[in-house]
Amino acid sequence: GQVFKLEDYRPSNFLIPKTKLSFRLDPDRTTVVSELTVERNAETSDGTPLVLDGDGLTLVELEIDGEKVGPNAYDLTPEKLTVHALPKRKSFRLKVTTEISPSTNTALMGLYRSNGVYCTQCEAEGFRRITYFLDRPDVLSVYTVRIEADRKDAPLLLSNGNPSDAGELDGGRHYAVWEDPFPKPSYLFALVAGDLGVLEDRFTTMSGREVALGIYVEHGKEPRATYAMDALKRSMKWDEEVFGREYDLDVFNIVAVSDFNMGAMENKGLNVFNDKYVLADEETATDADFANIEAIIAHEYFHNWTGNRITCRDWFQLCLKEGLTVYRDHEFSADQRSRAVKRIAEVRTLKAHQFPEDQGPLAHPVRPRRYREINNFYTATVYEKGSEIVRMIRTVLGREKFREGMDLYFERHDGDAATIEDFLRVFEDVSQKDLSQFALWYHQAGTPNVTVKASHDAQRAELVLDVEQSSPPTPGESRKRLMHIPLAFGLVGPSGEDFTWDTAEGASIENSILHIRKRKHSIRFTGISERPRVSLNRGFSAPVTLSVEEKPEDRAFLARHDSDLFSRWQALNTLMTEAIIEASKLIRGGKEPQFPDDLLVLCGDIAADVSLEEAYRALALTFPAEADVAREIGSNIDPDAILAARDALVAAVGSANGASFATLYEKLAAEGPFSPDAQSAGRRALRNALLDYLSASSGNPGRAAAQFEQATNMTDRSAALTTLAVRHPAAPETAAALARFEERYGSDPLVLDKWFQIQAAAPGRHSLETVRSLSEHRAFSLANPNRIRSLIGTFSSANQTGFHRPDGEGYRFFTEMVLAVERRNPQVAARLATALRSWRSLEPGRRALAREALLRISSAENLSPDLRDIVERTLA
Ligand code: DPP
Ligand code: ZN
Repeated sequence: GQVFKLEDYRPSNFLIPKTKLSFRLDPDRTTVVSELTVERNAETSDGTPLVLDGDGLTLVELEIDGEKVGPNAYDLTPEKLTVHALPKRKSFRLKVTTEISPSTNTALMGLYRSNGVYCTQCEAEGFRRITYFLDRPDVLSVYTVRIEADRKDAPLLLSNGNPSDAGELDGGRHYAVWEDPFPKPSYLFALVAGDLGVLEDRFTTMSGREVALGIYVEHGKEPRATYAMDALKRSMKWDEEVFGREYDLDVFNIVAVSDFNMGAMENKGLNVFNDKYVLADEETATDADFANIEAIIAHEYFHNWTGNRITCRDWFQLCLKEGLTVYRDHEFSADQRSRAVKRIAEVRTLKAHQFPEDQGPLAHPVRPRRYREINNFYTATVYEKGSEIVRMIRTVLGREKFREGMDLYFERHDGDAATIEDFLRVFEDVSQKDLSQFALWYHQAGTPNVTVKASHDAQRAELVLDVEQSSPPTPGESRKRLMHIPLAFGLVGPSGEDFTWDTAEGASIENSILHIRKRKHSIRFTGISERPRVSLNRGFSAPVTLSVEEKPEDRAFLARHDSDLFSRWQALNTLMTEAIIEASKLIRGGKEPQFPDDLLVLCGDIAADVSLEEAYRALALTFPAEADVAREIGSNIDPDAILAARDALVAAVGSANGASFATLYEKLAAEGPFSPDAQSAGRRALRNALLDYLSASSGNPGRAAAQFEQATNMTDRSAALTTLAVRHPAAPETAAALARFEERYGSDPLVLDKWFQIQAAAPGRHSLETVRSLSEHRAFSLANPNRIRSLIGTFSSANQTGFHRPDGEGYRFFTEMVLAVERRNPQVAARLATALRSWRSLEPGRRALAREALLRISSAENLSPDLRDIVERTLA
């Protein structure tokens, strides 16, 4: 396939200041009439033909300035419409009529039908599946959209912007017209038509403008949109208060659809959502669902400024809108909930998804320089690491200068299709700092490693920190340049307070941030008479791996006393990880696993520490996942040994603290009516973490079965079911609970997804048989991405022992499924296939089988560019 390169960027030869679209909707034969005002781009266009993008379209008619264009005046290939004979004028009108078939569009890009609702997905390159266009983000156009449909089939007709006209037509048909005054790229176009219910509300902006809000869902599900609506209003308010950003249209609509490739889409004034991220109530959604809904509603809303008002020049700049908007939604959630808890959850996600990407064959810079298929670059690196970079800019500049820079960004680039260079320049301009070394975070792939050694000299009252940075090679980048790494730190004294120092030399230090810029720094602090424990990368100020020469008792001390809550969590988590690694070595050597008593006591003390929030204690008690441990081990991975070690540690912690955990579990039982707020959710999370320990150590399913029966909300019910499936796979209680759950929620797709997911994640070699038979369940369907992800995605990414079975059967099943999915929906298949990205770190037997599976996929006939790109890069 073609490789697109950043350095090949050229401005478009033509612009399209105005776009008028007219849709005659029909499931099998929709007609799209597009009337474009085309202008030569003065700087570049000199008699070149007009080349429009298209994909799977049937061209019906072409006119220029009212005159039919004959077939000799244009060329048509499957991907391009090239018009040769153009008027000499600077500007002309091009009218293109095409036909498309929404009902057979299974790729879910362009215009398709989901549950009888017409909807669109255009990012990144779906608009060209609707009509011929300059489908690139730097071509901004003002859209007028007329939609015509059967009134019974589609009483609701929505598009971007504000409604301007509507009326009845003959034959039971009707129409609506929408006008969006803000120039936008084609990827932000949206249309929805169907029969849906609505939850309505209003928001008054900071300048007093009234905005009509609507969330459209399946009839009868309107009450389940209440939380999303609340999150939307809080997002609108927060963006005004924290970033000074006001909403700019008269209406803001959200539509929930059930078949959607991604989480949601920020189309101007008409966000389209995967219904999983809209619908919630206590009966059907978990606390994690509520938190995700809040974050994603905010994310898409925040795109209105970071993405829509200021968009990307080209797709290499994707992180310009995504990294920044993730940063904004993280800050929003931190303000709505507990900042420390939110930060820990973010870092866990980053390490679970971005670190393996950055450390494997799919590594790429946050701003890539080349791609073959842009859909494969909606990655954890672009999103999550992209957000970490914005966070570091704030750390380096300080809160006030950061806000000044953001204000300048909005002022200077409103209406632009901008670049990362534009973004960095505003911060250089407001701070007068040189960010050229810092910019490597965008341009250089891979996770930097920082090693630290501390030596204390009591006599001289000196502490020396020897710090060294290194960055391992990544595909296509064998030599790395030195990074600017802002490390927040503290020197922790014997009662947990931070020492101050007299002088420090060897690196620049501002506000307890150590700026690492060279390969090696030897930093000498004076006036430190007692040996401190060094707390490093507080708040995870930089996305690096850290190797610190440190005794377990120092880590345990930090886990108890560090004033930075993130670092306390990190210290405990590192202790847990190391204990599992040691135990897994024993298990592989045929020995019994052993664990340090101190760690078991520490876990008990943290569970009982009422000075800590319950949500925090729950997170602290959540053991690193098997994949987290595998990542730390790095090579020659045996997933069975890791699982056995992890299970043994959970059981040991449970046994050592059995009585106090049981008492606390009872004490945390719910009182009063359900509330999804962070504090109540934290209480449930802690109680459910304890349930898992108690079940693992007792071997008795009774408590989990009782919780399953008595649960009054989905969080507690699904947690109990998970514990039953994981801790007591063979118990009759588990089979009964699974059957009850299916019976009760069989007609609710989002809840049934949880049923698939819980079973797909339950570890063990035999889980493959379960998953295989679930793939033949009447409710399993390759048409619904959520269902595919809940079964196949969960199995391959979260079930290490089932997926990586030593006989390769897990891979065999997986390749069959990936190839079946890819025939309908290449984008979803390509995403699934990334589950094999860490294959090289497996032990030799599994490694060979995983490689065979990848080769099997790559040799399949007519492989889509999406899947081919992932598989070939993974094998390279
Ligand atoms: N809708 C996706 C997101 O918001 C892609 N823009 O991240
Ligand atoms: Zn986004």
